[in-house]
Amino acid sequence: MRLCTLRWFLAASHIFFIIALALSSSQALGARVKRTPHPNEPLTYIWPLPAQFSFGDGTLSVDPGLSLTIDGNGSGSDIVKAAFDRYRGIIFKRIDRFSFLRKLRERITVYDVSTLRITVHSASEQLQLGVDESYTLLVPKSNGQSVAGEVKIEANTVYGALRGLETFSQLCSFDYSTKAIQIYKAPWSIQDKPRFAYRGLMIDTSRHYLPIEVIKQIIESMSYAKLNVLHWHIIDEQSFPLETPSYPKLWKGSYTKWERYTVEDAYEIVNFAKMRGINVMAEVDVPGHAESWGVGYPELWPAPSCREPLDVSKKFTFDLFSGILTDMRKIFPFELFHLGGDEVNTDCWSNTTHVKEWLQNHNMTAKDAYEYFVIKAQNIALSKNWTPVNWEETFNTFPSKLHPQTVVHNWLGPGVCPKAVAKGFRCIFSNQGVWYLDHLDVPWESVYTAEPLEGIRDQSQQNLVIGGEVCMWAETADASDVQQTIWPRAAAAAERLWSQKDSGHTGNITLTALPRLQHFRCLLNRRGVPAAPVTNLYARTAPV
Ligand code: CP6
Repeated sequence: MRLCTLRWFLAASHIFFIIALALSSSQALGARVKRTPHPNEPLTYIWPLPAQFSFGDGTLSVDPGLSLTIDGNGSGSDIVKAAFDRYRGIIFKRIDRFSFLRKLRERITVYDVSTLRITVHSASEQLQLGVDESYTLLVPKSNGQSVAGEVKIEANTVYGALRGLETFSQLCSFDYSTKAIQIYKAPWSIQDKPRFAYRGLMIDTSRHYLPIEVIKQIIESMSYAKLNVLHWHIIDEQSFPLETPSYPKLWKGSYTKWERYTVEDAYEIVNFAKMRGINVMAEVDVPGHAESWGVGYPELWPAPSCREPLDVSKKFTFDLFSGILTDMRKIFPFELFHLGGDEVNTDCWSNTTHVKEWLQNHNMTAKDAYEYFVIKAQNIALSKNWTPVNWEETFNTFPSKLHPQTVVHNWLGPGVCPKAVAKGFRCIFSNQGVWYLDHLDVPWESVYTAEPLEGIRDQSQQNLVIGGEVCMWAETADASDVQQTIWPRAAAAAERLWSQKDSGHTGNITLTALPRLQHFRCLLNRRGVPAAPVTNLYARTAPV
């Protein structure tokens, strides 16, 4: 009986050995995975392009069992650990970890890179405007020995480490002949940091509701392009989808009870974004763009037949506004809060008897009342320790009345940031002619070549442009096509906002940027983001 078992065991182990040999037919036991040289390629397929980088001509294989070592004061960070797990999933997506044969093959293969060492100097996970996102990334030279090498990422903050992980993931590619993950052009030395602190994407959940899962996918895709602010235009005239516990009837203004966000949903989005180094800037657009508020509280309308802007004459309007900001302050920790202030048509104030009387009693024109409302809203936001952001009409109409900390959000044309920074205000660039993503006829080149500092010479004034933002207004887009509309053009803006002006992506952009953008668009597709094609072939003038 015992002999019988032993024989069986011996036979089985022989079979096992033969399978192992067969598997490794192309490579001796303990051999390195075969490396495929990369075709001589002048471009660096990293998007957005790092500030400084150098590379060699070697190829390294990366162990699918890649392990993480974190050191420095930030070594306890769950944000970095979670990010590493996500990126491991992305990098090794094409490698079937559950296949028995593959596991066996991995056992007998030695890879060039088997550890990623991340050094994070600061233990602080504070995520605010201007947080240090710099990092260095070092990929070793193939040393030809059997000792597996280490890739190093070094950053001052966990958020720098996240940016470094994204870049690392973009260096890794799947090789079809060896079925392994490889890094071409090793060794790499990358020193990177953003050009602008504020690199935003706006979504609009009032015109069309976006499910939480879609918002999360948008946030995830933003992290691939190193965008770092989600400007959430939550509510507007069409619908009020957010739960505000102080004034619970407000979300009666949602389209349906299924198309709304609970406080928990909003927390979840803010936390999901933080894990990816992305701040969420909420917007409550007043006094225009607020008709839906009156579904729950009709007294906010000047009259049932004249519903916008919000009734400036009532104390209730400002009590309610203050209440919802108190509710939202608990959810949104970012220092910036957007108060809108755009496209205010004051006709309802001038044409409604009780508001007209109120204006007369206060010796105000309708335009004065617009200023009165915006400044009052600013003071309420400031009292809750928020820095106000306003659309540019507020600056265009009463520049000297705005709080000096106000961030002016440009949209109407290219000339406003120069004027705002000359008056000492900070500015966000979103020129609608180039950075409004719902304008489908704007080609990637126009998005890419837009320059937030255009018309600003003085260095100290340039420093007041905190960055820019692409806007995905949703009158004509919903969950079915929002990603296709955002990408790939948002990526063109992302490189403008991240990459240094002179880091090799300028000049003839058809040569320096287009192939890399097409590559990044494919990367998005591989990662499950339905980004649209980069170019419009109807517009091509020259034959191929
Ligand atoms: N909604 C709000 C909008 C727009 C703005 N504010 C808008 C205006 C013109 C164009 C696109 C969008 N739909 N609240 C302007 C900031 Cl072309």
